[in-house]
Amino acid sequence: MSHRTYLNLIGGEWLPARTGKTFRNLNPANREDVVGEFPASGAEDVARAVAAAKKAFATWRLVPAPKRAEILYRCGQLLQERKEQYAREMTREMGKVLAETRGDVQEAIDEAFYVAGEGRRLFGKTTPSELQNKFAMSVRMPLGVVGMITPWNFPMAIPSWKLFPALVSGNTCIIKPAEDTPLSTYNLVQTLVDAGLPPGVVNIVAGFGPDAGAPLVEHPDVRAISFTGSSEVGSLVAQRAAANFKPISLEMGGKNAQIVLDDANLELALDGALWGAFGTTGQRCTATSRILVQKGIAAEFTARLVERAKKLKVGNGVDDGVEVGPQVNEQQIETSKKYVEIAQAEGAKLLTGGQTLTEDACSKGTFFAPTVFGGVTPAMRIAREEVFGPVVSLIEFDTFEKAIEIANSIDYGLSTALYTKDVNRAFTAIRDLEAGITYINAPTIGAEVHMPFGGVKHTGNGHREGSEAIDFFTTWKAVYVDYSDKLQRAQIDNAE
Ligand code: UN1
Repeated sequence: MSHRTYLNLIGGEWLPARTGKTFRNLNPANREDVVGEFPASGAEDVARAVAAAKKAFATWRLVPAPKRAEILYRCGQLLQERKEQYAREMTREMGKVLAETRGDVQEAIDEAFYVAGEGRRLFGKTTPSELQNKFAMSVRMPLGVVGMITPWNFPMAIPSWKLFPALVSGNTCIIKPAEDTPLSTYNLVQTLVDAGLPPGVVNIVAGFGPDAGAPLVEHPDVRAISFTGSSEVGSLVAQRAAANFKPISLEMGGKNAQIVLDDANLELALDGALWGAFGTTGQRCTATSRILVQKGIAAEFTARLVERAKKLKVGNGVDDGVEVGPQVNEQQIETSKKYVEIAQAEGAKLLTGGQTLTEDACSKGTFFAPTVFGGVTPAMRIAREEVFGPVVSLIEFDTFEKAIEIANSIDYGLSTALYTKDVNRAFTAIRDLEAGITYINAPTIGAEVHMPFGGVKHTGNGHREGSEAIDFFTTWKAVYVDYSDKLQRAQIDNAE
């Protein structure tokens, strides 16, 4: 099958990488299907993109924010028209089922319309000065050139969470998409261009972390980096960025718990567990990877979960009726396999799955069976470390207090869910769960764009995306206007 060759976008021009190298983007449901060939960029490509973004910043920062927002609004409208095509291309490049890739494009549409409204807000503050005839206010300012390093699991939604707030704030951007999913980022940026974004305001440099990501983090003219990915890579990004005091926003791993109390609506809790654990083939930072079940219902819940997990239809995400797509690549399959071995060696009981799928509809791709472990204890590695695949652990507990303790006993703190009809326990959990997100009677996945998104502990470094993203992509300027026509000394002339 012939495939298209894609180029970097630098200063409004489509250019091959200076390295002369390219890489192939493969369909994980059929590794013989090459989605496209993309530039494997290096430091020189990054430097050119930074220069282009710097040049574009001089004029973009002066475009009134409501006008910048209109381009985003138009982009949202164009994405609506292109939703089906982009969803299909996304399933082809990363595997998740069509319903979910449509959701991913929809998340970018939601983000476009939400952030477009911010163009007419971007509020600052005014406050009384301590001196007479003096005015005090604070205004938001763009940072300048900002860099983004984005993951493959939400290859359009997550770039939109970063690009749109950065743009409405007046920054210019360089994005390095994940090497498994550059096409969806190309589609998003092409849509921005078609909506009227001027040249150089967004630049794409495709390639691998060490060659293209690292130079972006290190470039002195890149004022901030927004990164979503693993905690290991996030730590490297943070260390490199610290050398020149670059602000970074990190959104990383999770080991998200769904707690099911004895009084829960069992059917609802099962629906939530299956969707949370196996949606996106478990490859979400918000995926349910621990299910904490209270003793009274544990046997029934476990039996029914396993029965339903066995029935999930795995296959190519574009085919009707398929519920679980492939894992994104061979490396992710290896990680799932590794954790199945670790869990078994630790004494966890494999209740279903645990192996790759290589027959029939799965013969040409990287498929892993939906996997459930029972008899897991909180100290096991399978209960503490992120797998990022279709693997979920069942942990039993006696009391509500114990469930909270187990849920909090890990290094991560992204999402949590509690299933109960007891309103007092629901509010206690909202207060006590150490996580950036808590759901009551809903699964751990499914965040909405106009809420704060991010986590505590090793999941992040304190920033939030969604409703709070503007805080990261702007800096404050304090402005004093003295209209007294004389020297007034703060803290001195008004001190009596
Ligand atoms: C991620 O897994 O990196 O809340 C993001 C959710 C999605 C976003 C997930 N809206 O599950």
